[in-house]
Amino acid sequence: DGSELVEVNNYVRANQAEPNVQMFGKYEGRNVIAVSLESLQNFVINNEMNGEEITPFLNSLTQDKDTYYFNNFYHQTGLGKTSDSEFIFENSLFGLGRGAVFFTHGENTYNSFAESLGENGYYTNVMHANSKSFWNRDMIYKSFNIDNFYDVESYDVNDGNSVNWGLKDIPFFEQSTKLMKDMPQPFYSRLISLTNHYPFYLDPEDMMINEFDSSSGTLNRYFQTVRYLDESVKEFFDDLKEQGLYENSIIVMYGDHYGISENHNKAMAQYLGKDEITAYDSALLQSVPLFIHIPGSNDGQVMEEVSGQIDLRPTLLHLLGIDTSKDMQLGADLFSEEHEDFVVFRDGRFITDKVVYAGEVCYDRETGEEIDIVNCQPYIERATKELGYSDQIINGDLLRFYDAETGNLTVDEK
Ligand code: GP9
Ligand code: MN
Repeated sequence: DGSELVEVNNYVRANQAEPNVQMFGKYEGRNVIAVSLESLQNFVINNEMNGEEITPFLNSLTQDKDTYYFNNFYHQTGLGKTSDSEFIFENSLFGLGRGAVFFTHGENTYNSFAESLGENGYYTNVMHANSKSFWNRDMIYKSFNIDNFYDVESYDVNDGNSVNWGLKDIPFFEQSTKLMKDMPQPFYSRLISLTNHYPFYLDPEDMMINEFDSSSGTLNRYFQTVRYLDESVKEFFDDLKEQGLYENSIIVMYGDHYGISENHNKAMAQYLGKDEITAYDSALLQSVPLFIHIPGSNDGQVMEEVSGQIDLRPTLLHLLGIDTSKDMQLGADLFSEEHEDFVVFRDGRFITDKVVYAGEVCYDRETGEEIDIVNCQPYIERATKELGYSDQIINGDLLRFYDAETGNLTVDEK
């Protein structure tokens, strides 16, 4: 009957982070261009492979005057991979511990990022050159109240411009920008890139650096497809400028989930110059880059806040001046003074500025040494609680009983 929502609601209200007054509404009315960077992990940023930069354009953004680069930001996805990252982004809730929430709960009631923007006069859409039913996107996007899904049918895809999973990222971004040019403004477009996807195949003409040399073909090729992704983002920025869409937009880009699984630990250790990859290392390797690029902001910084994908929704809504104090969300505004250095993974691991908790062991964040579990205990409880609340909301379809306009619960408070 929705009565579980009372406790969840109390927790969410009590743990809300106040917006940063300087940042709230500072970019009201701008277009939002969100880019999901397929399988991009943070370890390649500002790093080299055989003496060559892997992500020269993204590296330049880490020092750019208009870019906030978050170097302590983590994916929180589970088996739903890209779809989980989308779910977290839209709802500031976790995906599920089993299966993919996109499939299992596609018809729930949600109060998505897109819906909030829609209510504030935005034209909302997702752009992704795959068939619309993949990950059940066409269904759940209706539940998210996304106005339009530019799927593979909106793109010109042929043998010459595709590889691996489909349309290559460079033509994908180029064609997307042309479609964006005709959209009513302000718009919110979320673009999902695809070329940097396992098994990381590229046509020879798109290989801009050599392969790595290790026992893992997957890791060896990964550097090349990451390099291609970096190039595609660079050209995307140029395209946006050419079409006059750059200045009046916020461009947010983040890695959706890991690209290199633990099956490649030996090769990864070789690349990172370590003896082995421990549970501690694996947790830290779940870091994905986050860039919030705001043309003209002139306040670019490297942000060290420990954070995750669940924080994106409140952060962006606040930049646009949209109040979230009544929203049922578990993340917090990254620019808020009250944002905590704490990120929970879907499988119960977590990271703070002091500790890493993985494999039921508490590690010192700095040294990687095992420390007494009491150092992790309070966070273990909180992580369990937050994951549990998120599961309750989804499994019980509890947002049916919640009015996000007023913050009223339509359940009997006994
Ligand atoms: C498919 C793309 C990749 O459309 O989003 O999905 P993934 O395998 O990364 O979840
Ligand atoms: Mn993905």
